[in-house]
Amino acid sequence: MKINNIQKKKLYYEMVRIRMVEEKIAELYHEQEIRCPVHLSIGQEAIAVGVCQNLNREDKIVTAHRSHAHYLAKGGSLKKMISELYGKYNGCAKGLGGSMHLVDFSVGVYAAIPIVGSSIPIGVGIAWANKLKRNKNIVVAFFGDAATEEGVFFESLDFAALHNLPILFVCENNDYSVYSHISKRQSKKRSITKIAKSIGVSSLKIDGNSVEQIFIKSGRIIKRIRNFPAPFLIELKTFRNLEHCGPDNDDNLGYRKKSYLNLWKKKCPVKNYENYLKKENYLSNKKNFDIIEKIEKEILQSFNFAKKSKFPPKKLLKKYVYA
Ligand SMILES: Cc1ncc(C[n+]2csc(CCOP(=O)(O)OP(=O)(O)O)c2C)c(N)n1
Ligand SMILES: [Mg+2]
Repeated sequence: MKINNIQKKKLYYEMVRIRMVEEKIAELYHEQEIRCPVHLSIGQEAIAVGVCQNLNREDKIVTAHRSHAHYLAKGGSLKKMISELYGKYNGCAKGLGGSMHLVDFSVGVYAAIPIVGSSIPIGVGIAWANKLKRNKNIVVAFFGDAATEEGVFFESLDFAALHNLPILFVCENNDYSVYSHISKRQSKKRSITKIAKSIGVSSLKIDGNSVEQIFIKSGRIIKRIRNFPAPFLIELKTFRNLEHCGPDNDDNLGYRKKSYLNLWKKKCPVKNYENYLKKENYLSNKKNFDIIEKIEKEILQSFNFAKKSKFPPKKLLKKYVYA
């Protein structure tokens, strides 16, 4: 499968948009008007974009606490997302959920749940419904490396394999669960892709920093799932650029070595793709400037919209929050 010019630009555009949105969230978080915790995906954008560019509107995704990139890549409204972060009634969860509960059924974002591993069985349930309805829609479940340590991960894969469900499990392996390196949590002999295979779920490792590889390889897998329903798991090594939770950099804490940080920062999926597109004459400086200007405008409008929006009515808060 070859990628044409338009697809290349789209992959780039979507990654830059997510990067710029999250950088703006990080900048404005210090104003203390966003009161919910935020888990930024800076460094991990290629996965959300590469996978979601293969999905239709009717396909559904479920995700976890680090979900901004998935929500936006699946077509979620930026205005509604930023409003949600500000706790406003115009938000995608009416301002009651915040950053860790981004949902929008109209574009297929069915769950974002911060209890590690908990959205995986929900994805399996939706895939089962799709199978019973005999439609061609698929589900993608995004989760981190730590979610594969939860019992529900095994149960979900088992059920999906047993019933040949049309679901793609996407494990974003950024080596860390908060401050704990994977080697402190999992045996060195453990392999996420092999675990999947042992349960009966086909699996593949894909470079989490190459948006084109992700787009092409997950595209093939998604086509296969649509035509011959059966679960598949992909594991993508990636890098969380900032602190686990919050807008800042925590490199000074020392739980990730300088050499590790330097290596991964050099592999930045957005910057490297920009350089590649420019070198190969797919992107001019002028075009890049236009893209950035367009996104800046959209971001400004979305933040203004969110800030001006109203908080949810007390009646609603009482119904769902203090019930
Ligand atoms: C069941 C459960 N245990 C612990 C936590 C606290 N917690 C929140 S995020 C997180 C780390 C999750 O790591 P991973 O799944 O690898 O995702 P990442 O944050 O690296 O994207 C933990 C332990 C939780 N939310 N749920
Ligand atoms: Mg992780």
